[in-house]
Amino acid sequence: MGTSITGRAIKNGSIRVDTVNIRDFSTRKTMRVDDYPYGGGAGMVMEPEPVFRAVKSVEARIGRKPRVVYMTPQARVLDQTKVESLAQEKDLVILCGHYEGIDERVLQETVTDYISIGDYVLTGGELGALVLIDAVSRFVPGVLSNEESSQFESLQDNLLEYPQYTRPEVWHQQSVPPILLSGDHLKIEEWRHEESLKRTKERRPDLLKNSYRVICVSYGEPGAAENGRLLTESVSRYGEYMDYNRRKLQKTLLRMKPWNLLLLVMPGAAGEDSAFPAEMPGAAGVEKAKPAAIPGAAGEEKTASAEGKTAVRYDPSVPFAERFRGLYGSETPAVLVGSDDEIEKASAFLENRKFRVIARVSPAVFGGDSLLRNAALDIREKVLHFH
Ligand code: 4GY
Repeated sequence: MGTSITGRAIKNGSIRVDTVNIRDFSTRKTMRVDDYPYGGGAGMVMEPEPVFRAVKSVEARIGRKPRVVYMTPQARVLDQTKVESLAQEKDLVILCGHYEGIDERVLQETVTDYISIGDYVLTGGELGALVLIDAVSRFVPGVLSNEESSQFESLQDNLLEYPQYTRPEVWHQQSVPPILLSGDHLKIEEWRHEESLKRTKERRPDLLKNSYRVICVSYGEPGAAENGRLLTESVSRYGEYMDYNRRKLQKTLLRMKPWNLLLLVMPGAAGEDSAFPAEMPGAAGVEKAKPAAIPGAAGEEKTASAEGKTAVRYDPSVPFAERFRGLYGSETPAVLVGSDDEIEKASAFLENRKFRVIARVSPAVFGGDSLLRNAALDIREKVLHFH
């Protein structure tokens, strides 16, 4: 950990790694912490008391009860969502076993998270811990430079990264895909998404069943659109975004697939604690929203921002069923953001239209960066388990 990026992170104080030797908490003068397994069998088992005391010593030092992660192959394999959620913690205790493992009783009393780094068996948990620390560190502010960090992570959408190229333009008779030299950022983003999908199909088809195309639909006061865009971007790199204050969209047929995720941002979602108050210029976000090409959406209209650049006013007199006349799901997961009232109305309607409401989110999430990030993580976690 002392070299390269993690080394720099330790030196600049972004992360700190302390180790606790369980042997220091042995109850015996031999300093041993292992004993024979009850019921017989090969190998040794780590005793509960030294492990318990070691964990308690950390709690006493930091003055609170941190999450305690046990590294074991008998757990769900670590993924990027879990990494990001652990990175929100101020302190993390990582418990590493040896021999045949640790007495079950102390695990039950102290461990909050069981994590595996892969389906193979190591001699101890330490290498797993290093992997976890390394992956988590990337999400700690100050660890990556602006250059190194990306708002969007490979794997955030359960897709593999697209191929990367640098100079020279031609190398060993192979040229860089011309689109990357075109300067057309929308086209490049589209190409990268396609490449990511292709690559995932070829190399990791298992990831695709947990990969959702996010489609955000917002309506309501000015600011709803911008809030919808913010939430969409923290959930997915390739999200689509649509402002349903627009009359034309209201008339469009939008049939969402089982692999789409509907993010519905409704009134109440752009209140006073909004990240982008209504008075802010450009708050409606119409200019910045990229055209939303909806694959599989029937009807002639293909782009959401085709109508021009002025903000569209919210007309509260349009009834729900009218506004969403053309909106249909097919076992499509949906996340609802808005006032309790609005959420109530929307869920009944959406369930009828064959959407499955998997989460209800309070508009308070637009009150700040970390609230928004945690909501996005929560949503990603829920879709992952929706299947
Ligand atoms: N795989 N992922 C792993 C591991 C070693 C006996 C319990 C893994 O995270 N840790 O193989 N750990 C075993 C060794 C005690 C941990």
